[in-house]
Amino acid sequence: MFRLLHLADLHLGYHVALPSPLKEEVCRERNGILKKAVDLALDPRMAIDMVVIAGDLFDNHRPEATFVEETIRELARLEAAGIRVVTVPGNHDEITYNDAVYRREAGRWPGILVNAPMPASVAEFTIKGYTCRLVAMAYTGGVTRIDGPLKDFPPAGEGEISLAVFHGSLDWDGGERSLPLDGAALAAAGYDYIALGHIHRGGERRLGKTLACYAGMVAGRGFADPGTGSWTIVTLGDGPARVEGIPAPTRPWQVITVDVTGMGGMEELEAEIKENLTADAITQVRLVGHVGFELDLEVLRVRLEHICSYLELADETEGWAPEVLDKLAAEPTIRGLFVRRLREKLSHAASPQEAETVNRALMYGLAALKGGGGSCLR
Ligand SMILES: [Mn+2]
Repeated sequence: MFRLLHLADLHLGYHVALPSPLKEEVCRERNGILKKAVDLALDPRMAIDMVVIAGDLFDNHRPEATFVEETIRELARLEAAGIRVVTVPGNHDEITYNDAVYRREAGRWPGILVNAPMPASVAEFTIKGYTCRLVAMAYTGGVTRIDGPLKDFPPAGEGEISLAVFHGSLDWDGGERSLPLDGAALAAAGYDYIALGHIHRGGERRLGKTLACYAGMVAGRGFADPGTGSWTIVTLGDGPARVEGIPAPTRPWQVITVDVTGMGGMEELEAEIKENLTADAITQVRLVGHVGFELDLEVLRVRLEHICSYLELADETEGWAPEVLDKLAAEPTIRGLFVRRLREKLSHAASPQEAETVNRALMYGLAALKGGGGSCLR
């Protein structure tokens, strides 16, 4: 058997949306992920024979010169150690442009740099006595012909291990700048393993006897794109392809959703959040549900932000709990009148959008009126 490290969507050079100096620190960490991958591949205990990069190695087609030099140096360490490297351009680091990194550096790029504009058998080589065939393509604007999902794939040969690498979307047309791949046609082609890139959350799929897998983005770049935090290692040649995930040293992007409905006050909320915070994580706390007490996000921030490396608090609550509104509506005050009027409006709302607007007005209005008269809001 032989083993490969499947990488995709590292997006080196991406600028994360965080305040300085954490931003610079996290960017440095993210850009160091390739070196960590190479160190892992060179670790004899991992027994890696090949490294495959399935697109979007860089965040754009013209990365800064220092990233390019570092990347070439890192990939050259693999080649020097006899580990085969395959690089497939993606849609972010697209090969189409004349000044694309993969055109400018093609002459000295370590290993196999794929530039075939349509699915093709691009290389044949031997690893540990196995004959391997590599099928891949690099989406090239104006040259790659796409009218619907790609269906024309060269078939796997007899007595060889066939590995396909694509940066695309399997059975899903993601619109412009997405390369749709036909799952049934890939199943019919009969490859042993398909190394995919483009879908950052990762995931595996069986296509007949073929195992197709998105490695996913290892080091995340935002709360909506938090990264997998794991390396994808594939074993081939010893029965059907097998994939294993092993933990990668990355800083987690963590989203914690806390339902405040039924909570008695700030202390209870603080304790609940505290229990879920992770020391080195970049954290977003989403507060949802109906509030029965006055939320003070500033107080929460001051009390909790030292626990993790970054804390963002998002108030996504739907307004006051009905029992609070009942109490307010009974007040013989302007505020009581305001609540009664808006509740009346709410009961006649013609659409969910209108109800949402009235609900917002109720929240903002109550915030503006707070402090007027004795009530549970004080
Ligand atoms: Mn990507």
